[in-house]
Order: sequence, then structure tokens, then C-alpha cells
Amino acid sequence: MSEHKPSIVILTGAGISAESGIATFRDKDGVWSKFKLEDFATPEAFERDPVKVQHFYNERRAGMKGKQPNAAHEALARLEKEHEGEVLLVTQNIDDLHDRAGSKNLIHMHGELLKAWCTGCDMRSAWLEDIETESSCAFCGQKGSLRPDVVWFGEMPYQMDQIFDALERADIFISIGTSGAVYPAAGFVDAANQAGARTIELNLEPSDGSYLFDEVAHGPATEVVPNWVEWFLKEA
Ligand code: BV8
Repeated sequence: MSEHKPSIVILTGAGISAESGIATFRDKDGVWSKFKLEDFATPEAFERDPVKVQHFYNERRAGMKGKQPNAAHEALARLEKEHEGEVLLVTQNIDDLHDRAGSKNLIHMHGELLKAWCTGCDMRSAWLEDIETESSCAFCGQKGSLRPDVVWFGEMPYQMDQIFDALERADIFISIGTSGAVYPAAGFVDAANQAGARTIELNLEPSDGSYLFDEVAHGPATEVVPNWVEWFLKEA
């Protein structure tokens, strides 16, 4: 019988992109310390004031220009390439830095800032510029039906069945750069613990849920993530 290669599920949050110059959410100077999420990141906010909400996401999309993946994104792409078992990367981030670092088995559970979703025809298209009231869908041509392809509070995150299936068969679960404040992502560590996985937190500082993990390593993602990947590929 062939040797079992561990299945790994990784969850990333804003902390992995912080050193690429993208603001986190709940840290000092974070997005939600400047903007009230109820006014910008809910379907109700969009219904009340679509122009204000589009402007908020247009600014964040424009802020992505020139941002590059860092050593932590690159280390996770290397892990997927070199590890013979399954590696599923689930990100809460709406930036494209994991994609550009080369990760392939990747789920953007909270959507993607650089895509527009047409609520008229339900198609999604790459979108690098502002979404305006006059912007028309590349597929059906309808005007005024585009929104950022991001999952707002109160909406169902993407590919949940696939994520929970992977957590059920995971041998290792790693949570990177997330405060663990947003559900259902914050509950993945419980699912992994129930599945008997070894659970690891890599974060700048202990999160509120640090005690739920078997192992923790604290420090900047560009240090702790490449170090862990290097160690794992050599030793495991
Ligand atoms: C849902 C896209 C049903 C938009 C985002 C009351 C109790 C419990 C739950 C709820 C409740 N009321 C409502 C809920 C549910 C709600 C929720 O969890 N609310 C919270 C606020 C209580 N969740 C939902 O509505 C979700 N949908 O539940 O559907 C359902 C039911 C069952 C099963 C499935 C579904 C939808 C949530 C999606 C929200 N959309 N993003 C946008 O970005 O504009 S989430 C938002 O928070 C962010 O986008 C971000 O992705 C996410 C998570 O934040 P983090 O990534 O963790 O960022 P944060 O700043 O908090 O932390 C950064 C961490 O990095 C820190 O720990 C810091 O120390 C560390 N760090 C900093 N620098 C570094 C670093 N680490 C390493 N290196 C560094 N250099």
C-alpha cells in the first residue's frame, strides 16, 4: 500500500496580504475601523445607496494597482506544487495575490474584487476598472445590473460544500493571518479538530481563538509561512 500523503486545508485572511500593502480589517487603521461595515458591505447598504457602495469598492479596486504577492503567498504556491498530497487553499481575501503567486487549487470564499457579477444574467466577468451606474454587462449588455463579485455580510460564502468536504478529510488545517471574527470561516478550526486534523495557527499575534489550535507560531506572515513550508517539505 502506498504511504498516505497528508491532505492540507489552508485558510488565509487579510494578514497574509498586509505586507503587500493591503489594509487588514480589524487592526488599527483597518478598513472596518474607518468604514462601518453595515454601511458598505451588506446587500441592504447596496440597496440603500448603490453609488456609495460602488465607490467604496472602486477605490479598493484602484488601490490594488501595483500590489504584488509576497513571500507568504509564494510559499503557499510552492507547497501546493511540491507536496504530493492534496492542498486546498481557501481565502477570505478578495485580492488576487494568491492567484498571481501561482496557487491553483484555490477557493475565494468571499469572492473577488477584480470581478463583476451581473445580477441580470448571473454571469461573472473580469473587471479591472470602476463599476459605474452606466457600466454594461459584457454578456447580456444590461446597464446598471453589475455589482462587485464579493460576498457581503448576510450572504452565503462560495463553495461551502467543497470546503467542508475537504475539512472532513483534512490531516492538517492551517489558519494564516486571520482574526477569526467572521463566520463561517471562523468555525473551520472546529470542523478540522472534529475531523482529527492537526490544527496550526500562523498569525502576527495570538487570535481570540488561538487556544483552539494544536500548534501556533506568531510573527509576520512573510517569515512564519515560508519557514513552516520549508520545514514541512523537508521533514514531513
Ligand atoms: C453567512 C468581502 C450564512 C467584502 C467579507 C453573530 C454571531 C456569529 C455570526 C454572525 C453574527 N451575526 C452575523 C453573523 C454572520 C456573519 C458574521 O460572521 N459576522 C461577524 C461580524 C460576527 N457572517 C456572514 O454574514 C457570512 N455569511 O454567515 O452566511 C451561513 C451559515 C452557515 C454556513 C454558511 C453560511 C458572510 C461573511 C462575508 C463578509 N465579507 N469580505 C469586503 O471585503 O468588502 S469578510 C471581511 O472579514 C473581510 O473581507 C475579511 O476577509 C474577513 C475576515 O477578516 P480577516 O481576514 O480575519 O481580517 P482581520 O482584519 O479581522 O484580521 C487580520 C489578522 O491578520 C489579525 O489577526 C492580525 O493580527 C493579522 N495580521 C496583521 N498583519 C499581519 C498579520 N498576520 C500575519 N502577518 C502580518 N503581517
